[in-house]
Amino acid sequence: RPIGIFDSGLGGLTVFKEIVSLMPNESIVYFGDTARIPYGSKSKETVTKFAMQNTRFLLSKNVKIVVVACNTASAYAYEALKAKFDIPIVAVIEPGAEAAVRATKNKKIGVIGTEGTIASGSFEKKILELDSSIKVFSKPCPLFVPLVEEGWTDKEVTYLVAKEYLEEFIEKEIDTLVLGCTHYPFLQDVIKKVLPDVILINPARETAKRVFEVLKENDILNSSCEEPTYYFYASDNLKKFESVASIFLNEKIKCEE
Ligand code: DGN
Repeated sequence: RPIGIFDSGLGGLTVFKEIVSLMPNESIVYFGDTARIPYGSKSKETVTKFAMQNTRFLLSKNVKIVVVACNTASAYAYEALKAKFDIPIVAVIEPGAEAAVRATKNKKIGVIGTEGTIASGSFEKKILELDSSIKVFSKPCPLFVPLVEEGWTDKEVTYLVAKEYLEEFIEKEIDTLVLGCTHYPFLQDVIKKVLPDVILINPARETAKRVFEVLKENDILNSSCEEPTYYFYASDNLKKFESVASIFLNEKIKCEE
């Protein structure tokens, strides 16, 4: 049975990529909710409703685990999903928070994400649960998602936006920054230019490791040598999904409605 992944759109492909590289045997069904993106500015109730529907869709494809690749959906709906469904569910917040706590030396961590993710306080709560002596500085960076969707990951304008958002973290003396949104790992180089001495945490990678652990614990890792299959579904704009996903993944993909 395949691994199911959903995101509000294309950004969750960062998680897809990490899962493929860590578990090349596993088949995957990916759903991008392109009809209803962005989640970042919507209410908790709405995002939770979408997350439930997306999970039911993946279950209809017979997945053995559901990965919530979207930070906003993880922040708002993870608990509700766990309570509702019997299947293992992995979300991006916990693994990202844990990696940040392991990485910080001076106990000052920055968190960036969508308005929804930052307003939920989920990263901060999880970090403080793990170590209450840590200082957390959070900031929404809503302009980053459209810049990435436009493919402007190395433009001057993106650097200027990053500088405007992130310069305050220099004064705060953070040594670790959580990239708490699916799209932000694409901006790592620009963010590094503004904050050269800060460790950047990519929750996508940490999430892939968590998925591996959960599959192993539940004894549902794929042990057959058959070629894995990857299915991509989107709720709208299939052509755009296919073209941007092919750039993100460096290979041509087909997407179904
Ligand atoms: N996938 C969303 C997130 O990680 O928060 C970003 C895109 C969006 O819905 N705004």
